[in-house]
Amino acid sequence: MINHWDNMDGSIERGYAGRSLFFADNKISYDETRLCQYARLLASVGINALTINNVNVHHHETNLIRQHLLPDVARIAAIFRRYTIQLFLSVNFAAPIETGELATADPFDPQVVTWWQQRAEEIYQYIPDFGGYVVKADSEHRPGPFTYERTHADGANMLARSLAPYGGLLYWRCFVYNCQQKWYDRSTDRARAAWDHFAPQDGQFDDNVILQIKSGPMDFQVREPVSPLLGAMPHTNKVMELQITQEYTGQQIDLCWLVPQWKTILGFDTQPGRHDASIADILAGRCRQHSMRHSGVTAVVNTGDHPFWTGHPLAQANLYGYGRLIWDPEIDERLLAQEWCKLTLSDSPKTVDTVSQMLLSSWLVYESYTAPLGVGWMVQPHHHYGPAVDGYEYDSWGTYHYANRYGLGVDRTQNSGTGYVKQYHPLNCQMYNNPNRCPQELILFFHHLKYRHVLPSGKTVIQHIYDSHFNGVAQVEDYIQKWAELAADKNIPEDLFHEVQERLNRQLNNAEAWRDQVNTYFYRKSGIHDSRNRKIYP
Ligand code: GCV
Repeated sequence: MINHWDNMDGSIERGYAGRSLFFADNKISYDETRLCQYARLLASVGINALTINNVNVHHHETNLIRQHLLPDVARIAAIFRRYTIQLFLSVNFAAPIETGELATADPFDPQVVTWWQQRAEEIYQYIPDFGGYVVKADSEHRPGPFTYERTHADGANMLARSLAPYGGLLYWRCFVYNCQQKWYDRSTDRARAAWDHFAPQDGQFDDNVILQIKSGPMDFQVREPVSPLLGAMPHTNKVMELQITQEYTGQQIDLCWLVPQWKTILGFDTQPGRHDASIADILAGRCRQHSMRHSGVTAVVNTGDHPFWTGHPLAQANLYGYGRLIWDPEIDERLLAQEWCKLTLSDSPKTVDTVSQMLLSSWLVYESYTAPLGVGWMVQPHHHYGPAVDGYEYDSWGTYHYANRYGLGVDRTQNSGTGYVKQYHPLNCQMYNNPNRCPQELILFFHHLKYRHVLPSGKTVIQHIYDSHFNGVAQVEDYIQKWAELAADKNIPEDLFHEVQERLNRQLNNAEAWRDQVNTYFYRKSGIHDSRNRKIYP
């Protein structure tokens, strides 16, 4: 499945490829030819279902399930149906109130129940194979059952029962956390929130409810551990949500091929020793411990009306790779990168070799000049592009690095920390809890360490920060050089060539800004010099 975060005014939340393919001026508005191409494109990589509107369902979008808009929604559904792609809608939990028809959205109120039943009846008259709803409730100021002191299961089941007679499904998102916490409140850990809210409700959701769980416990950072909730709740349907759109990973200006990240996530073993409990096993329904009727993967998509569909032409490889990988999590990422290059750019061996190498290294390169060792969130607030080391440090979103003059990182260990590690299987818990066994790339996600702490690589934390930020910039310079050498390949269309070139130059500016701000910040905090005496502004 894919999820569009498109708004009816034509904008796309976290969209980096132009305007919506479905909406403009608060109306349904689309280019039929382009939408047919889009449906074909999605089908070609194995997408079966999509939502067309943002999970933040505002006033106009609330009406997508009302009779006056259903004929237009049905026309879009018909285009996708030709390619066997099923249409879903994101809905507003408070729709009965938002539309001015009821004074409550309490899931236990019989009028509310009837209201949703009537909506389902109407929708299925227009769209007999309508997929169902996606719901973001009690999350980032969106309404939900908490207002009425009801549980997530109460809210989800009520909606699911309205869809059940027609075979519809209800995707209920688990991105629920306190976004108004005090930055100095060390007892609240956002990473714990999804598990704390949902795990105790295992077995309480109806058969046609599917929990939609983000891949990590925070929010699509360049590096996070895998959400422990994906390995929990064995009696509840689950899908994992990935983010193809590059909100925190370069916004389709910087090159960042996410397939290696997703492969790492899919390969994560939730119960070492069982042999059937990797994330891929669980989501494919292969883990005997998880009894689920429905499971799978969904992702926030990266497309818009930009001529190259995804803004950065090479970001197409993320959508392509998503479809290929989720059907075949064992696929060799090298072959996948080469396959995309051959199909899309050119079959010249030099081009395939150069571009596939760029794709394959790009996630680690992006990580190296941005987030050190799993700490995350040092981005510019709101839009999330570019560095701002303390941008979120004194804010209410639960996203802190806790750097002081001795060290940095979040202590999520069992005894001295927030206890987040306990949400994992005991063997994984032991691994993350111990700084000598915790994977280096996640060490500051789980531990607060001194700048002079020596990492498994043999480097100190501070030297790792300096080195990785200098290396990241050097690698982007190398991309620019390598891409320039492809100018001779006449298979690459000129406009595409220039579009990539221009974005690589912007990526270099970004990487330099990250390097300089991060290095100076930690130099000033720690007072420790770079062992190689490179330029760090005092
Ligand atoms: C659609 C993050 C993003 C929001 C997004 C939210 C979500 O907070 O920054 O734009 O809202 O996740 O996934 O609901």
